[in-house]
Amino acid sequence: MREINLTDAAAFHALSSHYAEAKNWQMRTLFSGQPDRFDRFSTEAAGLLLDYSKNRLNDTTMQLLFQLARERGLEQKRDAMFSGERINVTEHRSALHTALRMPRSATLVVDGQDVLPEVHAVLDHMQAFTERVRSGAWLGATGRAITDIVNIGIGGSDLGPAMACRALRPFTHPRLTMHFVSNVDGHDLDAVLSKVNPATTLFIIASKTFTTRETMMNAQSAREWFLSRHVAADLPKHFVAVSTNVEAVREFGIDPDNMFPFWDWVGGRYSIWSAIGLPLALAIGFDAFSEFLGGAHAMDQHFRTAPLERNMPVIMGMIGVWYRNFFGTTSLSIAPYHQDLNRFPAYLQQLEMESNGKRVAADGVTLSVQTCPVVWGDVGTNGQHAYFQLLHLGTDIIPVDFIAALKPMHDLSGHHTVLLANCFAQSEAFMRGKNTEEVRADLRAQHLSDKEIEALRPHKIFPGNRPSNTILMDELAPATLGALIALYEHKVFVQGAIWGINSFDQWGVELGKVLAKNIEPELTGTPRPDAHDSSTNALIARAKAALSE
Ligand code: G6Q
Repeated sequence: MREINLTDAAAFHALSSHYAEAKNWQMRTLFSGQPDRFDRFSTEAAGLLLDYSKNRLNDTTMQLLFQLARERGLEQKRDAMFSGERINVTEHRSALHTALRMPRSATLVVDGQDVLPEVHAVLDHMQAFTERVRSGAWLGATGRAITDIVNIGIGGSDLGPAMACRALRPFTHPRLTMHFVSNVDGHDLDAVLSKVNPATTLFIIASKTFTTRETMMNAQSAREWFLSRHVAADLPKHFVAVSTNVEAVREFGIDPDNMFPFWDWVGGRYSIWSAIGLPLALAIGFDAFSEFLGGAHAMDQHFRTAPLERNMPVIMGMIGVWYRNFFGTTSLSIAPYHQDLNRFPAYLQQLEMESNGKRVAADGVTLSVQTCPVVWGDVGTNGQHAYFQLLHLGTDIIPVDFIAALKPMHDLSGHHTVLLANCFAQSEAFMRGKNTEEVRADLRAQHLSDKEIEALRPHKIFPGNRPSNTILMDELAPATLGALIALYEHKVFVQGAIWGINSFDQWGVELGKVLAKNIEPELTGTPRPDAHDSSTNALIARAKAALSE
């Protein structure tokens, strides 16, 4: 049965009327009128605290947003995902990344079969392998232990492990250096190969399909590089694969015993929890990897069982809907105040934009509302010295997610206090702004003339009333990172459910995989001017000339 349009939902109408009033609220006034605002609008789960009090909302807003979630069948849709229903309707698949972090004692029967034994068999294989590599028992061609691990993969087979290995850098085995090659641009692979020794390097070829052009080309080049220094019989000691495609892995020359499988019900951008997480397990060890899965599982349990009113992913998702569909915001900025989360904004870009960057509903009907905003960002404090100007004083309202850990993983004195002070000061400044009187008082204190004060005043007023969430954790450790990623996964799910989207396909990515294949032969062979426009033809001609010089 077709879902009713989002805009026809009773709660959507109620929210539209409510917005007419809410758009004029000032958060300063909301805070002064409600001393317990933080207590009312904050929640904790799985080691994370979400403070959502610095948003343009009150109790009625939240009640209406929860009502909308119920009207859109969020709870039923959530239960359908967890129970393995084929909610990815265009690919006829379940979306069961949550099964990957379920404990061994659990059962999850899908199509008459419990998927948990298979999941844990692969985890056991990963554990045995990671322990051999980390202990030094796994030896390379010349009998030496592995020192460098190169993951070759792209998109979902790169962003998760690259982000998580970076985030958990302080937990990395001291002998191991992690490298990630994703781009088909040879500069990427070249930069890594120039640093590593083939005798002590392990390549992980990570590709769900094992057909992705970029990954296959990088893998072949890495193989050739290795074979120019060692013999083919040494390959199995230096190449392992993570894939769903056993045949292609075997054909590449990788021993199927050194292949770590996963399943078609694991989407690329949701695959860090599967064998795609092998680089992370190698870096931090299997016990810590299990804690990472445990943190995500704790967030799953919270999402499944907590009432909507205290449910962190639901709250974050619905606040995002409030801004996107009523305030008309177009982007969301991610501001981790943690250097080791510097790849997190890029990771979320894929998670959010590939999942919900869609203009048709799951049933194929064109949507009448805006969907996923542009997600972008960089670590604080760096962003403050660059684009925060626009966030404070630009013409657009851009909600910000601040993310910080209360304790650092280093011993340098003073740094963490300054970091946290900046994080909290920014969210306060976005909320409060700086009004005319405050600007005047400031400038008077600097002994400026009235004329100078009036000339400078408009430039120095901060409108404020700019929304943000703050997510705090005790420290950035395997369990909290797992919970943080799962929080965003479920937030994306919530928004997809409200908009009526299938968040688990990615046809926009598939097109790119096909198109380049048409042009590639023209760059080395005969151009086909009839096949393209004048711009594309001219670009091909330029490149062809340069490549043949
Ligand atoms: C993720 C996407 C996409 C995919 C890559 C790599 O959800 O499907 O980013 O992960 O295109 O695909 P392979 O793992 O098949 O090489």
